[in-house]
Amino acid sequence: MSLFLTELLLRGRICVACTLVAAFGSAHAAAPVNLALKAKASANSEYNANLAASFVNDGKVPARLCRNDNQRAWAVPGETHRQGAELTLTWEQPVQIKELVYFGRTAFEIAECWKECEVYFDSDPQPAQSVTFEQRHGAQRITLPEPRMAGRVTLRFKSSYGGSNPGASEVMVYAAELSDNELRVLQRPFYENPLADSELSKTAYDNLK
Ligand SMILES: [Ca+2]
Repeated sequence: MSLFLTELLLRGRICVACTLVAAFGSAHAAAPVNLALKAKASANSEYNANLAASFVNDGKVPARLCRNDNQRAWAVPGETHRQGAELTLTWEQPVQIKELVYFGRTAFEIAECWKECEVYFDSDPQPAQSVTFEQRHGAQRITLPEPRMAGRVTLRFKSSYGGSNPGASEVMVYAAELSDNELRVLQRPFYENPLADSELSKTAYDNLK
């Protein structure tokens, strides 16, 4: 066999091997599991039955300014709870938690995002983490210094950006820190409800420009 032919065959094998690794590598890469979907959500305040705490972990993220997040988001009455409320997720068995992801309530006003937040586990009197969210649509990380086993996590929201009725479109919980790519998948338009592109939401969006 000529040297040239040998080299061609070798290159071919390497290419096939690379292709297989790429294909199987991506096919076998497990998507991170959102542990919040298995939790029971409760809150010390709910705007009404359509904006109850149970909609904070239903896997649905209403589109930015879509003007309809009934039964897809949690909100509190701003008149009484604009600067503070508590949201709790409880599991039947303890789970490992390293990162939570908060989606502000943004279907009507971006200012309905919570601002300062403390994270408590089980009956710990001290917060495990404190964060300040941005006033924006989409996923925002709450990363813990270390993974933590817990049967209950409470988000104590201590202030908001002053919107009418603050809340959360969704809260997700993960055993490990998400990679930037995994977080990107949670951003629009990949994760939002299909109703995102309704004429109503487009009109609301255009009005902001
Ligand atoms: Ca939701």
